[in-house]
Amino acid sequence: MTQPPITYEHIKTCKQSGARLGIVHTPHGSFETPVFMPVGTLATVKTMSPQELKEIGAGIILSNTYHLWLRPGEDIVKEAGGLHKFMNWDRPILTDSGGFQVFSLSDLREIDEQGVHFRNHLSGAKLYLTPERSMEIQNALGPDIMMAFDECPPYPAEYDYMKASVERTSRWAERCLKAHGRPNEQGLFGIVQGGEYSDLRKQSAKDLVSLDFPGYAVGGLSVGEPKPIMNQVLEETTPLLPTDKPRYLMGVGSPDSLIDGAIRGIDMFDCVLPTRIARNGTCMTSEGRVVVRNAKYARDFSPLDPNCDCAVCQNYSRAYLRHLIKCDETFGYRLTSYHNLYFLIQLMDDLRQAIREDRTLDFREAFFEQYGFNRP
Ligand code: PRF
Ligand code: ZN
Repeated sequence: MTQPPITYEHIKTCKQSGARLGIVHTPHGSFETPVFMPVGTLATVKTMSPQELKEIGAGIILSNTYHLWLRPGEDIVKEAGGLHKFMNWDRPILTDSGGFQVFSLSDLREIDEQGVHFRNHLSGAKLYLTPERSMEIQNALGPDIMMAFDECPPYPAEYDYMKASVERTSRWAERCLKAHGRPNEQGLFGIVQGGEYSDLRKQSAKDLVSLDFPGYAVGGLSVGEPKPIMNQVLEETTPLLPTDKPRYLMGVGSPDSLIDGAIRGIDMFDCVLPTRIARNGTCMTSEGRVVVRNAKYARDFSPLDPNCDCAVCQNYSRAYLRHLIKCDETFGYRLTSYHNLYFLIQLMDDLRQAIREDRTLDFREAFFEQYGFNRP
């Protein structure tokens, strides 16, 4: 028996919460969990070179099936030798399946049992995405981890719609497994859906766990529901997932949600938030958000975050960052993106240390206090 492409090594669970310390092993090396994955939708984490991503300690990045299918086309990426070679990133890569992006980006989508019809958000051309096609594209792109093709219904969705959707997502998951052409080289994760309905989450988790994926995602969260609902869904869902496989909370990346997800047993996270807000001059710091483009920083020659060790905070001032961003200078966006990603990766590093030392709830309280979540 050869080693499966994706394995999870559990190191320990915190004595204060459900937070898990682990290592995920992939064909392109291993990463420690809990982990934050920077998003590189178009085979680039916007403004960041692979060298810089390594410098800040990124262990794995995410990319998107939908976008790379439309441009440049998965055939070109395959011809380049796969996504790792194409973008010159030799650490692990995960790709999302395209389902979520079809729903959030394209017009005129129409879903049926076979798949989703929609219009290309760039050219307006009619396209069709199915579980089989998503697997074919992800097999060609060659990430270490592929995601099943699912439906992520909007929030709120009616119970009956959600039930039919969850059942279809389970059938699609089975089709994904059958269509996966490189099971010895790439791991395929299943995605649990079900919105805020406990019984549907339970059904979805049960269906997917019976299919025996090497990892599981919790999808359909951070789609507009209140935070307590997300926490409650996680509390009900992670205990239904196998303890010897990684759990991934899709599209979640605010500092508070990373901590709240991890203490409920989530191992992997991704989000465009740090890079997206960076490009309008908003930074995550140990003292909360700093909108560095604000006039009040015009003469502030102190670092962005006095508690941050990143290259930006060591070398540049708030006044300089504000100036660059006000002038729409590319270098400004590079600096704020670099700092924001460093901040979240460092936060996960600190969180892993807190798990090692069985103090994740104390860590949460101290972080929330300093970040300003507990202030009136
Ligand atoms: N499904 C997929 N990708 C996703 C989501 C999902 O539910 C989410 C939900 N936050 C983000 N990205 N396939
Ligand atoms: Zn910094």
